Amino acid sequence: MRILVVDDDPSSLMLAQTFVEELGHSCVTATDGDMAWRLFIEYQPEVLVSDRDMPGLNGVQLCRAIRKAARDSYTYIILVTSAGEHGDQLSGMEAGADDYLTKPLDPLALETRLLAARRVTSLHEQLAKYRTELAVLARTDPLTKLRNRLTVADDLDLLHRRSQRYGRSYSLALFDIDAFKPYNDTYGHQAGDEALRRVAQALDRRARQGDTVYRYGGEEFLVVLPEQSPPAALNAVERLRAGVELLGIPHAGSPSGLLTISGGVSSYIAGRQVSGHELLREADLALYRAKATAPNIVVGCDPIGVSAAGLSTSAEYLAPDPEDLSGSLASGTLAPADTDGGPSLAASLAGRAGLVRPEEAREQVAAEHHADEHGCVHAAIVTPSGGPGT
Ligand code: GH3
Ligand code: MG
Ligand code: MG
Repeated sequence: MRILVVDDDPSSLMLAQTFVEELGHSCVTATDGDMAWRLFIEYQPEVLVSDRDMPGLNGVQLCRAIRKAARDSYTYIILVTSAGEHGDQLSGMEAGADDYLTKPLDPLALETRLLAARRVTSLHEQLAKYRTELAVLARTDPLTKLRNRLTVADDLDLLHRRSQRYGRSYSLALFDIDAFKPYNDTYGHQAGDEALRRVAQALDRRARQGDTVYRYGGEEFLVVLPEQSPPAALNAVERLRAGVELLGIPHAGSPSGLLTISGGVSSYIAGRQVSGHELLREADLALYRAKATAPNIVVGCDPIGVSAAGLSTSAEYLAPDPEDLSGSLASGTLAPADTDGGPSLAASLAGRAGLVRPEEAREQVAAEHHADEHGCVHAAIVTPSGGPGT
């Protein structure tokens, strides 16, 4: 054990040190209470053998200070008093000492106390280990082994403040498995669980180091992408979407015949007056847009457009217009990019979802869009060009 011995009387100190080292422990010594406190902080001993009366902090004050510090590890405290000072022993125990010895120090008595100390400190070590394990378990989703949403608020708050302070960007992506209820209905709940595990694993494996994937709800996942500007985030999120499609999990009830996910992306950029919580809501709204458009796509909010138009508070902007949904959406794929001056694919994507009403020219879509090798658009940033209700 690491043992700190403190005594202002040099011969008592030397004697205690000799006993401690002869018993095979490592020993650090202090000659007054203040020095002992400094060494306690630095050395984190498992046991403190402290004289009661000494300059600076006395033994009782030292006990109190150590117990108040309430560290993760436990220090077993043995207070050394002069023989017959029963009151001193009592006040020491009240201040947090675990045991006491009387001077002159008897090696056998010390050895006995150190055996008890070993037992108590190893019990505390085990408790601390269980506590850490429990804390990890509480944050972990048992099915997917991803982090659950318990720490999202705290993690996001920290990232948001850091990004604000250093003028950095970050992005959030919310994913939802498409037609998962029919998947469960067709293949059974156990297959549904297995699919959830595989989707979680694919997201986690394909996310960059430094990105964090959470199981946000039943079939919803949140990905936090620090340092990601809106276009980079859209690219990354689009890759995550494609990664799940590439798993090739058959889904008879899906237009593509595969299990797919849809995503909504929001971004913080320097200077935006928005909270982490509001960004989460924007990602949710973007996901809602994606869902209302077609399965297997990603929609991002343009953060500049958002702040200019007050998107996050505009109920009208958010409400999808079912009349704008064309029948082709049901097929799950969208037409290839129009290269000869027609409306951009992203615009038509959003137009079908009721995001763009070209005749009213309220909003436009097209800041970014991504098409796969078949020319099918899977991701777009939505840019509102006018304010709500204009
Ligand atoms: P949409 O395409 O609009 O997202 O429709 P959906 O069917 O995916 O969404 P809905 O919200 O109607 O259904 C979600 C389903 O996810 C219903 C629920 O049983 C299933 N689910 C949620 N958590 C779990 C889970 O832990 N295991 C399994 N097997 N299914 C789950
Ligand atoms: Mg003394
Ligand atoms: Mg779903």
